[in-house]
Amino acid sequence: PPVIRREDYRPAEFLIDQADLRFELDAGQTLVEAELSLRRNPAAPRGDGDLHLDGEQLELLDLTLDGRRLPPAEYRVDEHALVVRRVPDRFRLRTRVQIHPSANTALEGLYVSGDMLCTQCEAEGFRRITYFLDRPDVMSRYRVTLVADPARYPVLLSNGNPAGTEELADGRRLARWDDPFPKPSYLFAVVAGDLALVEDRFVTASGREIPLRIFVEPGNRDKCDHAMRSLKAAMRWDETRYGREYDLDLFMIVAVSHFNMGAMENKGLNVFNDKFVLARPDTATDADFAHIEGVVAHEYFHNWTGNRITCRDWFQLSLKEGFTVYRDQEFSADQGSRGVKRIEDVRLLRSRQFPEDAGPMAHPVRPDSYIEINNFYTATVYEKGAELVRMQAGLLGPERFRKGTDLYFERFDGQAVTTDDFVACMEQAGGLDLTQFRRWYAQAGTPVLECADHYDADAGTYTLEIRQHTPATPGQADKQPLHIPFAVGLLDAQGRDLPLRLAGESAASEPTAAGVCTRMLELRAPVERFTFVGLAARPVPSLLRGFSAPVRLRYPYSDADLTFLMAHDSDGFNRWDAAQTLAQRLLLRMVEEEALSVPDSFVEAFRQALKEAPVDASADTQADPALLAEVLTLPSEGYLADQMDCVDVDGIHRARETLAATLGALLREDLLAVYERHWQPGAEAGDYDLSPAAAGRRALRNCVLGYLGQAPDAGIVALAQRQFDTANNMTDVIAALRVLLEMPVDVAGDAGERALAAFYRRWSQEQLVLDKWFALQAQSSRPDTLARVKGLMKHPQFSLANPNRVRALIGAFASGNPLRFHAEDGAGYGFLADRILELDPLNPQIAARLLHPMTRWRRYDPGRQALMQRQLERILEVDGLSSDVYEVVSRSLG
Ligand code: DPP
Ligand code: ZN
Repeated sequence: PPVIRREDYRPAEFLIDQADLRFELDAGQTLVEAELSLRRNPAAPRGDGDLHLDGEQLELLDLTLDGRRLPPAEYRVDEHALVVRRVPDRFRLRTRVQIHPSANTALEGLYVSGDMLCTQCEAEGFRRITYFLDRPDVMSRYRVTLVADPARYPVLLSNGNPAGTEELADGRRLARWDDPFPKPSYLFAVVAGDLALVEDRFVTASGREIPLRIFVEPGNRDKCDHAMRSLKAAMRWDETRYGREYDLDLFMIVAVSHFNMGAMENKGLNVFNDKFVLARPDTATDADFAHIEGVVAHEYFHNWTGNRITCRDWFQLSLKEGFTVYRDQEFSADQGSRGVKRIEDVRLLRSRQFPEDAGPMAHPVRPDSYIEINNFYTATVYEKGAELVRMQAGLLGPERFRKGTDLYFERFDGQAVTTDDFVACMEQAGGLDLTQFRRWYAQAGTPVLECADHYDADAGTYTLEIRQHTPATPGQADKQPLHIPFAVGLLDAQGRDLPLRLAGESAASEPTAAGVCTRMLELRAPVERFTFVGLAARPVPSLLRGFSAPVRLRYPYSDADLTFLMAHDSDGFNRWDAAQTLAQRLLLRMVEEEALSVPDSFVEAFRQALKEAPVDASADTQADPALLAEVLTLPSEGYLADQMDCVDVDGIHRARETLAATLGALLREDLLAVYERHWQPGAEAGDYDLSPAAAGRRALRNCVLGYLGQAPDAGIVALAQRQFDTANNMTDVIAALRVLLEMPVDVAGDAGERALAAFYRRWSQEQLVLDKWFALQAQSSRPDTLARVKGLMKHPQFSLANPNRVRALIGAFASGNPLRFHAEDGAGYGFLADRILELDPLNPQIAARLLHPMTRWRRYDPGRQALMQRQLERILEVDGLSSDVYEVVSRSLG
């Protein structure tokens, strides 16, 4: 398959000002009639005079140009295109095509989900609906007519504003939609079905009343409250924080059960994977609720960052995704605990993006080439892209950043632009030079910062020396130094922030009323030195506060320094990070030395942290339980693996279990005390509390239960059983079930299996809950897990056609269970390769995503390397592989 390169970008030769589409909808076959107003693009050089339209899997029935039916000599159709010869400078082209939604298993274009019809057009799905210039820099006004049988499809939706319905003489229903805003084809959407409606309204800043409609499958109406609440909060937030008001007369969300991605920001008609809409306390966990809030906001925010201003080409994907992720992160931070949100975001970045940046799939935030754009909806484009926007916001400060975004919206509204255009606005509004900063968009790989320091007691000076380097990545051997914002504080012996004065400055900056004194240093050269003066004693440095840049930090902290920072740092993020580093060090030492003893000092640090747990479960004024839960959570197996040159799968698992079991046994009384203090089934049974504070208390209690479960006895089994039996919410039920399932049979008997069976009986009709039931089993550390996963593939409720179910079973096993997936005999690899080959002809996007755990094969021992390599080669040999899977496999082997 051909490689697409950024440097080959050329403006489209033709533009489509207006697109009038008429759909005769039916699951078996749908007729699409398109009338396009085309004209030559004055900004593009003249080509061969032919018009090339994208189109795939379309059956062309009819073709007319300015009312004249074209004879076969005047056009040509192949697998990917319709070419019309010698077209005029301005003309109307009418096509009629037939498509087959029920045969569409790739879930791109128009397809069937349950009993409804829906579309997914990003990135290049529109070409499976009609012949078009399917590229984001061609923005058109759409008028859409939908015709269908009202018995099957009473609700007919498309983008924009409703423009009337009719009952036709033949009994069919017709609905018209008109979208006044020009948009690229990837934002087009159609939905048809027998859908239940939940409606609310929002009054915009300028006083326009907007109906808000959420459409779901019948039976799910009682699970939309949280999504609706989140939507209204997001609409208000975008007005206050960015001055962005909603623009159409109506906003709609449709939840569908079969969806490749999380959700899609189609103009005025967002289509969602239902897992990011549907929630009730008894069916969804606190994490699910938080994800819904974030994704609803994310898609809504796209209305300005993505839709009103879109991407010139797909290499600019991070223009909309990086910025919109940054916006949804900040929104969520404002809804709950800012500190906890930052920790979660960095955890995700480190566990997903850092490994990507260090592996064969590494690519810049603005990639230079791709074979299949669907493979570039990555943690790098999304999460690292968001960090780049965050750094710019940090360099500018809140006021100038707002000026920069105002300028961006004003300058580029209605256009398709580049990441560079965005940076130019920040540069202009901020009055600073971001030339060097732009390298962040072009250069792949995670920079490493090596810090050293020197205290001169006589002079009272403290010097920090920071060296940066970025490791080579595929296709980019030499890296240039980056412009890195590096936030620093210095602590005195009591743990207080010191005033900061750099050599040459006349006065020191003083700590704020809250005792915080942070200085944003800017690194540009490969080696930078900063000397602080006026220091009576050697300070303890708190480096990279708030994770001010997406880098790996190296500084030779002693364990005592880390324990000290964990207890005192005024920066909440760095308190957590100190605890993580301490745990990570200990765990890696345990792996390397195969020594499985835990030093007292570590146990004491945890005991101390537990002692500071809030005494009264209802008092939010004390230490934040959610933050404490984060501090007490050990680094994941995946994160630890990323720290090792050669991943020791079994060693990591053993070390983590041993540490957790040791803490569970030695701190049993402290853990039980925290657990019982936060266990109030009475209070929660009546009025379930979704507030961040209540969710934080559940997080802490369930974290503590996890430790207790690692050192179980009959009392702990009973505790988990009580929680499973009496909890009124999914967060507590799942946490208890997980603990019961992981306890050894000689202590817990068949309690885990019984609970699992009870869970299935209760929830067998709730698909999203059932996904949890599949995933829990796939993630089990029990030795028979692979056999179990294979058995579950034959379960009547398993289906390869549903991406959520595939991710819940196969994805959870391959990506969420390193111990069993990487079994030494290679059985996990063979299993995954079989599934990928089975899925690829059906749904290449999902198949390519499942591959990811095998792409980092070079990081394992020679035995596992050979086994993974063999499976990858086996896949590559198959004829007719999709471009999605081909690209990931060939890059991994390359
Ligand atoms: N553009 C979509 C998003 O919001 C793609 N899934 O991320
Ligand atoms: Zn997005």
